[in-house]
Amino acid sequence: MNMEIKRSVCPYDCPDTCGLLIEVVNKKVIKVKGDPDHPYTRGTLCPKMVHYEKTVYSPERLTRPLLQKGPKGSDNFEPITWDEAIQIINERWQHIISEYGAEAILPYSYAGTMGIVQRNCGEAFFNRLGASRLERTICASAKGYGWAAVMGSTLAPHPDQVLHSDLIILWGTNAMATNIHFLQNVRVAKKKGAKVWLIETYETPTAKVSDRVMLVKPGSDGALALGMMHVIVRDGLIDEQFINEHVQGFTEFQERLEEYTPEKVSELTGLKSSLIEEMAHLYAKSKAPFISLGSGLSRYCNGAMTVRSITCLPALVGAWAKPGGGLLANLSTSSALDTRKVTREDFSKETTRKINMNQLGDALNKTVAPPVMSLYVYQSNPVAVTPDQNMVIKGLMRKDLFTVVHERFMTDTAIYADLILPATTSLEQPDIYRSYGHYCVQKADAVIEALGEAKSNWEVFALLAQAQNFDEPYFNQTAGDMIKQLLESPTPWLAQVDLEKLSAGYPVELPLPENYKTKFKTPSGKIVIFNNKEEEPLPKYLKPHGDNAQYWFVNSPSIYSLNSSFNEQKELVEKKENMYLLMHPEDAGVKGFSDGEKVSAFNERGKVAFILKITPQVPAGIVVSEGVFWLRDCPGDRSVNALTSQRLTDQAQGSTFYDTKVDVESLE
Ligand SMILES: Nc1nc2c(c(=O)[nH]1)N[C@H]1C(S)=C(S)[C@@H](COP(=O)(O)OP(=O)(O)OC[C@H]3O[C@@H](n4cnc5c(=O)[nH]c(N)nc54)[C@H](O)[C@@H]3O)O[C@H]1N2
Ligand SMILES: Nc1nc2c(c(=O)[nH]1)N[C@H]1C(S)=C(S)[C@@H](COP(=O)(O)OP(=O)(O)OC[C@H]3O[C@@H](n4cnc5c(=O)[nH]c(N)nc54)[C@H](O)[C@@H]3O)O[C@H]1N2
Ligand code: SF4
Ligand SMILES: [Mo]
Repeated sequence: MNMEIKRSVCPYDCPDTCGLLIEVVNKKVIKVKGDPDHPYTRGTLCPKMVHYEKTVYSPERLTRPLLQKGPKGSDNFEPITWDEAIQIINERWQHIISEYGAEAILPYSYAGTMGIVQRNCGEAFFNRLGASRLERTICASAKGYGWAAVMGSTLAPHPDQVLHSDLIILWGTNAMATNIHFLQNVRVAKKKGAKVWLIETYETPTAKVSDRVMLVKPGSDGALALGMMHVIVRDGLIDEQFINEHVQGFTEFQERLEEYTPEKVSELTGLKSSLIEEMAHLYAKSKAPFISLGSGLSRYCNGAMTVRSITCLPALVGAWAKPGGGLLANLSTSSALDTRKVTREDFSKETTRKINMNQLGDALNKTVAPPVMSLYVYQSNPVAVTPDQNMVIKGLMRKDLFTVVHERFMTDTAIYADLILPATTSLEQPDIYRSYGHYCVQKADAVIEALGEAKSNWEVFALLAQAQNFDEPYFNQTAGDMIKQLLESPTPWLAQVDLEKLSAGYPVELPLPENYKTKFKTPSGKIVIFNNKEEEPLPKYLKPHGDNAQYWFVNSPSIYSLNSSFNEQKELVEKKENMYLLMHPEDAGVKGFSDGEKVSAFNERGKVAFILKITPQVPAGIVVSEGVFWLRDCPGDRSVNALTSQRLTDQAQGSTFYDTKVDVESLE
């Protein structure tokens, strides 16, 4: 028996970016474990990844290129060779380019893998082709915008900071599902005496580790922050010295805050005014309050402004200057690796149009010039994860649309493809990873050979480039060459780490400058509360959009899946039991619903069947579903995104998944 243990990295879109140890016996992965030597994730994994080998060796893996021989969306795929597949794509694209121009081709990708090279290499190819560009704002662009409007490019606090905090606010984050290693830190801090609050729309599993749970009306968190700051200023609880030294525009803000009285904010948020007063006092009087800000509250039409308002809170009480204080919203390590070497903006001969990924439905169905005639999907599952599912499916059903999907599984999107290309998993391809939840960087070699005829993103784009006769040396390299290039031209940040260790596949931590928490990287060097570059120079409350329907519809992550990934593991799908719609007993009583009954949630965009779960975890007026299911596991023929809309956030063109309302009726 030839047993080896190899290091790798979890490739999924998760802030934890865990270090992995892969046990390989006779070239086969036997076991996946956490790497105890990883400085941040220290050997533990979430329930989704403990059996990653079941994803890698799933009998459902796609292993050969497949051509659709029947009508779109039917199960009439037949295997073809890679040569044939590349030739078909090339011919169709040449034809489309000569008739409509290359902008009629649209790439669609997001975060199947977070590896810098495999994730981003498609951009070089599509830039060179002159295709339409995709505005990739499905996740947290409004959150990033709101943070940056106040803090510029200030470094985010190290997640271990929270260990020194005495008041931790988990604000709109279901960390039990989405950020388990941070939550581990929270537990440690709690043992040392810290208080933990959860500000949410319903009692998520994270409520179990929280001392207090404050449930607000969806989309109203900006008002809560402004109300807390009203009380902090009114009652003289500000840190004057910190404000004088580090804050721009406090005087103007003070005036603005006057209107956000606890009574008004109580009406907007649904929290009692006495609670808002108490929260403000406890926040301002704690020694080192730390806010962990999730993305959920930014996925509303007021999302950027909400984040901007909350980001002002630590400035008013000087939390940044205290060990353990601050706010963690966006941890960016993007400057550590020169991603431009991978994406090659310079390959674009001219600036081509941008299409917002949240509005794929419109892009495929509405009259745009040139029309989208070909869609190339990789590392994304738009039918499942993109808002307004009915419009996406309608577009994919267009007979004149040529759709290619490069995938590991027969996803809800792949089924609508004209041509499917089989993709490798992260263990079959090399890459280099950075994180958005901590400061480690790690390189990972391929651990096993590709299954069947599966190919990595890098390999497929190299073949497509060859077929197009692109002669740039870029396209003749391997992914390994590209990783080497990134490491051989280190950025100022990477230059400070042990490159030998990094090249050998060990995790290394990017060093943080001394006193980085009070080095504000804004033009004035101060925290910008009054920002005259903004249309609205001061934070204020903006209303969410909602729909003309009865219940807010919160459709948040599940512990057992990640976006639409992991639904290939039967055991994980079973853990979710059913595609539930959570509803408060009072609402269910009014409707005469009983627990376990099949219901339909609907609005002007679509109808989705759920199994009703009656629970006081959810306040009246809100219904909740957790996780994005594959259609085959749904009680009906549509999943959650048939209800969500293509509307965008107030700034940064982000998604507004939770800014959705529905009506509910029985299906029995
Ligand atoms: N297990 C698991 N892990 C994941 C993911 C997953 O799907 N499953 N997804 C990954 C991805 S892509 C991302 S971006 C991150 C996201 O992870 P986080 O940043 O932690 O954010 P979410 O969990 O998306 O935020 C959703 C939470 O916000 C709450 N929420 C919704 N509206 C509001 C509101 O108006 N106010 C408040 N206070 N709360 C609100 C929801 O109830 C939900 O619990 O997680 C990653 N990790
Ligand atoms: N209703 C609702 N919808 C949501 C959300 C929500 O909270 N509620 N969350 C949203 C968020 S935050 C995000 S980030 C998006 C995420 O959306 P996506 O990034 O599209 O995420 P996944 O659903 O995980 O789909 C990734 C696909 O990539 C494939 N894949 C993995 N690795 C590779 C690879 O190396 N190459 C190729 N070619 N394919 C690969 C996987 O098999 C998988 O099917 O979803 C959004 N959708
Ligand atoms: S999904 Fe997140 S928590 Fe789970 S193993 Fe991957 S990085 Fe770690
Ligand atoms: Mo995301």
